[in-house]
Amino acid sequence: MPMLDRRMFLQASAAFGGAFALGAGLAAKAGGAPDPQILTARFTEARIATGGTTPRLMTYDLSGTAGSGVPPVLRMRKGEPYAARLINRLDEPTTVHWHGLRIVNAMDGVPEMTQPYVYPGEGFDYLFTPPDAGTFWYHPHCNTLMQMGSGLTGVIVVENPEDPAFDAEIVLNLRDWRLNASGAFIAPFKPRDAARGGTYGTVRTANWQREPVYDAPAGGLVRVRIAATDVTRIYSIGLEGAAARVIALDGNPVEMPFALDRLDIGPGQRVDLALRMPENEESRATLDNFRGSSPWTIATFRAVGASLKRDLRDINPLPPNPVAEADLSTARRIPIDLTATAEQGVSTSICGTLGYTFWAINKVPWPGDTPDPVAPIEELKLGKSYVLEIANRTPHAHPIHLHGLSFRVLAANKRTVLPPPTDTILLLPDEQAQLALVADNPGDWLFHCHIIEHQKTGMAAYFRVA
Ligand SMILES: [Cu+2]
Repeated sequence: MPMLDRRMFLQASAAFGGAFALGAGLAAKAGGAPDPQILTARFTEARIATGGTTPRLMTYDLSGTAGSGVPPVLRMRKGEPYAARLINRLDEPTTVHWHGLRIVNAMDGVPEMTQPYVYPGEGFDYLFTPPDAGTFWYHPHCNTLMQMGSGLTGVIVVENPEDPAFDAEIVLNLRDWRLNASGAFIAPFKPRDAARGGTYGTVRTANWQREPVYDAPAGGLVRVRIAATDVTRIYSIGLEGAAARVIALDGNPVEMPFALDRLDIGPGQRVDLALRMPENEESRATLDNFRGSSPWTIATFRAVGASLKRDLRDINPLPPNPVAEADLSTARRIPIDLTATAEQGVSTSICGTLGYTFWAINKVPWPGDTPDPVAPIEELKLGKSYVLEIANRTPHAHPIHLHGLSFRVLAANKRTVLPPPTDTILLLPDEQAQLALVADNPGDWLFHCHIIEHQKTGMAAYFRVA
């Protein structure tokens, strides 16, 4: 079955052909906003597997940057306007979603819900002001399994001039690839696995490289920004050969930085580490994955030069982001059940379908990114507090992501350490959690599993804030 219904796509292209969605472009010019970065979605090729080059890799390209294939790290500043013009040089529609950024709804990148499809040859102007500093990421919200699986996942760094200074920064974009031995793409998923934990890739990479090595000053302090952008893999990360503290999770500073031992991160999640490099030149530390039966190395850090003799205690805490705390005395409670479903209906859309339905939220299976008229899970009143009482009634983990709003995990039955406010919670099998939020950003906000096969086979829904 086609990932994208060609006939539907052509009809829609004809209907909207030639339109260049201006989005915020006119407003940007009127308001003296920054010139947009030109972000071109296009095909490229790169050597990811050992056996050969991968053709038809998708990437984002900033004007002027030659491609290693890895989408550029986009740098923004907390509280300052940022503009990007997406140009679509693919052969199918796309959009950009800015994962974790609490920005205006019209810039959220969800086709049908917040913006038109961006057809090949067309563009869309994004303009927004990120309110929070930290590590975030960007990806399409159209034919998402195929487009993300083909390479459209990039990291965003929102800088804050008040952040403590480090001796170096290393950004790691972690993901897998479904490639054969000669490097060509294979089927993006197996239906049998989509109905379980998800389909894993065959090649594991950081920044599109197998076990890359990064140099950093010996005895120096490095800010390592890690984003798990794979469509399926859950990592349990740990460090060998050096000490590190976890300083932020999913963009938000942790109140009390703690030593990295083993930390689970699911698709969509981020970790910021303060890493103290080994003392001696040429000494190495490795970031490893300990989930599964045999640990493996994600990336290596090699010490260079004379020791800077720094100490992890030299680093001041990161300033907090302005996330409102829910008023629990008035918060209405909303039950949310994640389940499997026996329902068989499949909706097709310009943004593709996997052709199966396996999952549901509150008994409704919906893949998102489709024109189907589904009701929101709940209509939230602007400014009011809510507690989502979410229950994972499945034997699989689900990284559940909420667009446009951050929430605080008040309690959960499968964990003792609670994260700072977040946009994605990795719900463990049979986990139940209470998620508190203030509905302070108006619009329709998607709420879905970030194992993309789960999302696209039914585990998606949305809230309406008005
Ligand atoms: Cu899931």
